[in-house]
Amino acid sequence: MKFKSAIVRTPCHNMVHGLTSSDLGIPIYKFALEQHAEYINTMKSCGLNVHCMSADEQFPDSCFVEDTAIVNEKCAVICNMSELSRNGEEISVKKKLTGFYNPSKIFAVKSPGTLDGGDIMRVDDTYYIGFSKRTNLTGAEQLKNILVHFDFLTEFVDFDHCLHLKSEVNYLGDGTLILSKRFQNKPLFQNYEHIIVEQDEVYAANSLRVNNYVITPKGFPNTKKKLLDHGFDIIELEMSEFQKLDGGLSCLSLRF
Ligand code: CIR
Repeated sequence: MKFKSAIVRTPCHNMVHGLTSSDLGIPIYKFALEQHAEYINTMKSCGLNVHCMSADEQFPDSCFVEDTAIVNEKCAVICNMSELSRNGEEISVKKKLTGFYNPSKIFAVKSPGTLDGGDIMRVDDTYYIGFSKRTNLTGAEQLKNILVHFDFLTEFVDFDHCLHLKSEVNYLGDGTLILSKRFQNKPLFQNYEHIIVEQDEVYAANSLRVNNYVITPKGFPNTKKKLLDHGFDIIELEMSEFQKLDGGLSCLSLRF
């Protein structure tokens, strides 16, 4: 899958009040900005045009744009995020997307459906839709009904141990998934090659394929070695300040 563009959003000062389940401490804003700038540079060096939205202090978690929409070469679907502190982030993202999509190709998941983009993993023409605490069956069915119109297949994935599906499973292209041990035996994923991430490096399961590169978080040597052994060209990025808010590499952009 070749990406041409990415939408990102500058972290806001209020990110220090972002949602988290980690005990890694409060993000240091200055470092978050530096890491975000490096993320943008990396996306550019992978060949993407990067469109950066300005920081929005109203929404502490708004740099995690991936959760606000599902985007592909045919359509965009605006998410309905169940977390109150995040609900509303999608409004400005929708506005931004009208610069790229005909309004007739922009859809939305609506209440009582809830859905976060972090639960949606595309593998070629199939979308895996994860049921987390944030994504419910109604939201998943709404998304499925939209995507089938554009000839995409969908599969539902049950799990209950992590924030989002893509917190622990990601498609790296070439028939290969990178995933945690907890997902490795899921029958749905048996037809792919697996790169298994050990529990002490589980954050690195959120590694991201962008065109010719796999971007992976810095500080996870065993995962790095597995990616290199597999033959991927990798780029490592420091993500410490986003990890403090449970955010990974994929969360920081919408790619299409
Ligand atoms: C949240 O809990 O919503 C944010 N602190 C982190 C969102 C991470 N997004 C993602 O995994 N796609």
